Amino acid sequence: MKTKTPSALPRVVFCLLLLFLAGCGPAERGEEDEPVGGYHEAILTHAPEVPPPTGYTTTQKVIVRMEVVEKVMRLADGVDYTFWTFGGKVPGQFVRVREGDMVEFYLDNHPDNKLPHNIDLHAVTGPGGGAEASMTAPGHTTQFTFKALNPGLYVYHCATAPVGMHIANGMYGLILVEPREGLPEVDKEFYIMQSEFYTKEDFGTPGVTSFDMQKALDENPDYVVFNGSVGANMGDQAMQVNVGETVRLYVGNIGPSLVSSFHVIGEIFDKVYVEGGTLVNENVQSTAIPAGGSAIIEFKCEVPGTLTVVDHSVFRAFNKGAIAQIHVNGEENVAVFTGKQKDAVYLPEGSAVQSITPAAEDKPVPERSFNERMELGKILYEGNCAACHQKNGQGLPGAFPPVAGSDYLMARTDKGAGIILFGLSGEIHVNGVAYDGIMPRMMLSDDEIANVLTYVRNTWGNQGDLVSAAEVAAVRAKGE
Ligand code: HEC
Ligand SMILES: [Cu+2]
Repeated sequence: MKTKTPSALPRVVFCLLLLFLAGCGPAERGEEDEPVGGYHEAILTHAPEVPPPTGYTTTQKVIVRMEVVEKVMRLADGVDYTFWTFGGKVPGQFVRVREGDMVEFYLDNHPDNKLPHNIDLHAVTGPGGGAEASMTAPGHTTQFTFKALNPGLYVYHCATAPVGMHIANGMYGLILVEPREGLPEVDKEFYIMQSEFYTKEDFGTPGVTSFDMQKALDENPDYVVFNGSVGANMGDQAMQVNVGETVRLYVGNIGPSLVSSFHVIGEIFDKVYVEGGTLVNENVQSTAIPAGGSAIIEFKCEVPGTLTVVDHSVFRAFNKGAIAQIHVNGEENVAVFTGKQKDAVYLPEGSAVQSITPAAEDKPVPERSFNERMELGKILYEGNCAACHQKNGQGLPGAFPPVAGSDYLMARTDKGAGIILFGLSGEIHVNGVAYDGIMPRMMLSDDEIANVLTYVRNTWGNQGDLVSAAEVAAVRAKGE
């Protein structure tokens, strides 16, 4: 009986040794399936760049090393945010491996960081996508290995509690597992990732802002962006391609909440690898990308111009930031698209811009009292002008200038008659705001123009005087 205790110890040590050896040899376990043909470090890229095709035809052991960095960066012009990042930017670095590869993954958590982080790669077959295995305290490095069993485009993200907050603060990216035979060759490849930011201050409020839990719970983001910030790939930062080139977009959507209705204005997707998998759809206008999902999109650029990448839930695009650009450079191709060939004023039967009564030149010009012109002018205004300038004379911002309180109108020596007789185009300034639209020539008689101008110049606070038909006739006689 007394010998039992001493003999147990070597057995425990032996078992631990076995466990240790087994735990250290993930690559050796991979070799049971197929030989590993090489060993190299993965090339990682920041959006919108994509690493080159893997190019190899045997299974490899691939080292991926990613550093978590917490730092303040631009979210929009004048707006900064404390992001939590994989690799120092949002989204995290793009990882590219081949089906069957053994991926040896290192996660470094920078010593200046405040929080533990980990990584859940949707390309991993295993608990938490590697989340538990990669839980890393600040100032630590962890490592685990996985075999890339399934080809496809996968998202990765931090899965440390509170998970939603780690994702919402910028911890996500894409990993592509190429099929063994590789993907067909294309001329240009780009990495685009959609995500939301829930901020204490409203969209565009200058200053440093931070995460708002209530807005996140309400799934009501202030920002919806591509590649980590408003305008990350607009203007000088737009993606560049040439006419005739084939383009492949690797698109991820991390949410955390919204489904993307991904669309490129001015292109048709020749191919979509639906949900980033193997199924290919063709001739698609918009593709749905779920939160935590992806799509691979291919098209050929036949004509020059700017393609606008949007979430077609369109207020997100034009009001919350989900917009990017692809510049297609090269020669016009009028066989495919001509550009604008004609722009003429459209005057349909019975429309507001058509004349009510064609000008009757030869009849004597009647003159009327101020009150009569005001009364008739109101009716004419509402039938001919209100469609654009609005019933209250306020116009529409960015499209139709206000006639109420218009310094431009009141300063004109022709009292505005020329505008209505001959139309108006080119840039004008009304109360300090620039407008550059086209006002069509109105087919009204001198009497009618006198009525409508008398009304406009003496309503909504405007202080003018009576406009007579004779004054309008004089402007008409002088010509444009
Ligand atoms: C189809 C839309 C449309 C209609 C209808 C229209 N306008 Fe305009 N109007 C415009 C636009 C656009 C401009 C600015 C043109 C530019 O930018 O050069 C303009 C400019 C003006 C201006 C000078 C700018 C300002 O705000 O003071 C006056 C005055 C004016 N319109 C009066 C009228 C009156 C009166 C009528 C009806 C008889 C009328 N418009 C009908 C579109 C319209
Ligand atoms: Cu994290």
